[in-house]
Amino acid sequence: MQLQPLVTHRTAPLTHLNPPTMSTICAISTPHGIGGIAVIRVSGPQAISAVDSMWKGKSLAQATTHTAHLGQIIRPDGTPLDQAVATVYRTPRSFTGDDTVEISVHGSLYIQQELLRQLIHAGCRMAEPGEFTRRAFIAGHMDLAQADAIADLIAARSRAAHRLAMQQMRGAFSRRLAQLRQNLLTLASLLELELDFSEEDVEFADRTHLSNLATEIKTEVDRLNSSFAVGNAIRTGVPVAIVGAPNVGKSSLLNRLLGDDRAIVSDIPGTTRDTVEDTTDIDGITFRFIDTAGLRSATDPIERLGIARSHDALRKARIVISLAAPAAKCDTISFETGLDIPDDTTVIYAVNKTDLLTALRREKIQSDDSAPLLISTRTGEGLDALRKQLVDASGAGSLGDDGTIVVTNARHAAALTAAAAALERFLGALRTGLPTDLAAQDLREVLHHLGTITGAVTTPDILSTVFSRFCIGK
Ligand SMILES: Nc1nc2c(ncn2[C@@H]2O[C@H](COP(=O)(O)OP(=O)(O)OP(=O)(O)O)[C@@H](O)[C@H]2O)c(=O)[nH]1
Ligand SMILES: [Mg+2]
Repeated sequence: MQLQPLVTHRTAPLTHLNPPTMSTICAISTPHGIGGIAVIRVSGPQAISAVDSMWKGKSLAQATTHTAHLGQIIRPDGTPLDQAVATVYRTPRSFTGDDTVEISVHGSLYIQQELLRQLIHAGCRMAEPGEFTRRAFIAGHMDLAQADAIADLIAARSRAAHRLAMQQMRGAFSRRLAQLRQNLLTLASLLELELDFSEEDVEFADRTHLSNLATEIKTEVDRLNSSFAVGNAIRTGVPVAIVGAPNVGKSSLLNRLLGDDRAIVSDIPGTTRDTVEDTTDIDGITFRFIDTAGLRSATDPIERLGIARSHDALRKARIVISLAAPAAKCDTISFETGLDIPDDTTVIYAVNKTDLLTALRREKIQSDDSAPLLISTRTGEGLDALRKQLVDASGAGSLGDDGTIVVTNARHAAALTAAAAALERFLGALRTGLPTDLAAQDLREVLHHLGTITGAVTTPDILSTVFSRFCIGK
């Protein structure tokens, strides 16, 4: 018995995924609204002739690739619509792989709409979200992981998110996956040999060797998968919950960190009822701070609901700031204990209202080995040190600098989880001596799941998941 062909890395364009007669698409690629200039992108076999039909200036049909031309867009009645610059990219040396013209016009909504109308009249159709990038993928200009990275790059709001998206767009993740697939194919070929001679009941492949190879691959798949927690936090903002007893200054701290009076502050304990959250960047990393209701045994049903939400926020946070403050009449300071904090969450202990501390008490706290951070939202003491601890705890400061691959995309993480489960089954099959063809089936599944990340395995569903994230015009 032969192994089913194990999915091979794609080298040829996936032209069968495009409609048989490929249309020419157009869209506004700049944000909706009025701007200095707007860019309208036209791509497909008729792109150049469609723009040429309304172009006054040097004929674009004669233009060489990667050249920009100044001219006028002429309306059907012969009057000029706008002065414009048309940049011509010829197939196959364009983003989509097809002839493409990018028209820069003045950013009036009227001009943009009129130009689109004229292009549609000339035979183009409106592009769907992500259709330009989809065509680039189909032309073999990038794989799916790189297409995902383009969407991430467009959405990047911080230096860290930008760095991870750039790393992925340049193909670092794709190369690592290609390596993993290569190792898997080595494994598969060993099994394949055995399946060829299955009638003779011989074992060519040493089980320990197979198991070691598979374990190595699984370790790497698991490492990539576990990096998603940080990768996702960087993309959406590292969640930081501020918790503590009522009145210790949690909302004051939130406001200080955000530089905005976001939450209500008062000296009445139990002021914050619901969680309040917002994001801000510190050192190029986006943090999502969550102010919570003060923890105490409350009788008020609404306050109790708020406190339940505080516990939820705790569980979802990557970093917890456990805040305490000196009691009003004595110097005792106590942190909340018995909180249900997940193991991989970093807890930063901080004492607020240090402006109220006696010198003696301050000295005593600082002499402690596990001395908490001393801060005052009133005087600003310790807030820079707190920001530094937050950056360190985020794990994002130098992430990716040493070439470590960080997974940022939920689709990739799901595929890695499925691949890890199939690898686990494969290892189990080796251990229990299941027939080679069953073990080979698990291996095929691993290759399938890893293949969906880069698009070596593609289905219309996968494509629509990836490209529906894009805006029209990209
Ligand atoms: N002296 C001093 N007072 C502070 C400081 N930070 C906050 N406060 C005061 O402490 C009181 C409580 O502050 P909040 O920020 O509302 O406290 P909270 O922890 O959010 O309280 P709850 O929402 O009730 O749980 C307010 O009167 C603040 O002005 C500080 O650093 N020094
Ligand atoms: Mg509060």
